[in-house]
Amino acid sequence: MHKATAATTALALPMGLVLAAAPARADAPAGDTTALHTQIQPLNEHGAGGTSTVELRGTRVTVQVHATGLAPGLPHAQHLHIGGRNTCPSGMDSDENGDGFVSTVEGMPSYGPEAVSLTTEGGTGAEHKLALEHMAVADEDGKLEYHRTFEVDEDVAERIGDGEAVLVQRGIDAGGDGSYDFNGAGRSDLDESVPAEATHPAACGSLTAAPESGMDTGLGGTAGAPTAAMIGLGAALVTVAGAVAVAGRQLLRART
Ligand SMILES: [Cu+2]
Repeated sequence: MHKATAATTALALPMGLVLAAAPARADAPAGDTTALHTQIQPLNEHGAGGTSTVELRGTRVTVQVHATGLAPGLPHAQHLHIGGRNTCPSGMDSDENGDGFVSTVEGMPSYGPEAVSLTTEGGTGAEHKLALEHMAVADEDGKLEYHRTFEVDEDVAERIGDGEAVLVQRGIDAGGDGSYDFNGAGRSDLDESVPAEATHPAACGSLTAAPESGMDTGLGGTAGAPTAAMIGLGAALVTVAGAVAVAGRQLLRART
């Protein structure tokens, strides 16, 4: 109920109020740093794309996103999803109900549920996933920049470090009228009070370990090594992803 209210309110807010500068913090403690990156690919044929990097130091993460081609002037909910096959849906194969869109729920077997909400201020937990009033807004050219450092749970940090996180950017303007409404794609399968345009994924990128640059650990040439382990892990998680998808649908049914 809280989420639905927040999201609906956000849709009515003037966009100027939504823009908020993410605080930059440079006081990172010493210690091991894991760097991950991804090339963001479009979903739902809306031409969005870009790059994202995640820097992990203990439980402190710094997330940067540079994207273009997003619906201009609109907030885009961004999340790190964890617990699927650590991949992005491949094209329209995931469009289970054949409505011409891969919905957030339809993509979950690939990328899993939301683990981190990339808000510009306030909480970053999964419970803030629909807080559109705290999400980054694409400029008039459809360009979106995001940069924030925050803390995550130990389990989440570990799984990000293991290459399990997938960045998903939501929000498409299917109707092409410059707003999220029910005309373009109907109701969201996450929350019926929200237009599907606001929650359908626009782009996606699977965050994997970046090649070491300028820091020779003496273990050179191991950059490709995690791949085999990750494939095994991915296979093991297929069953989990199925269970998550079923649980998600039951949750949605219970809400209506
Ligand atoms: Cu998401």
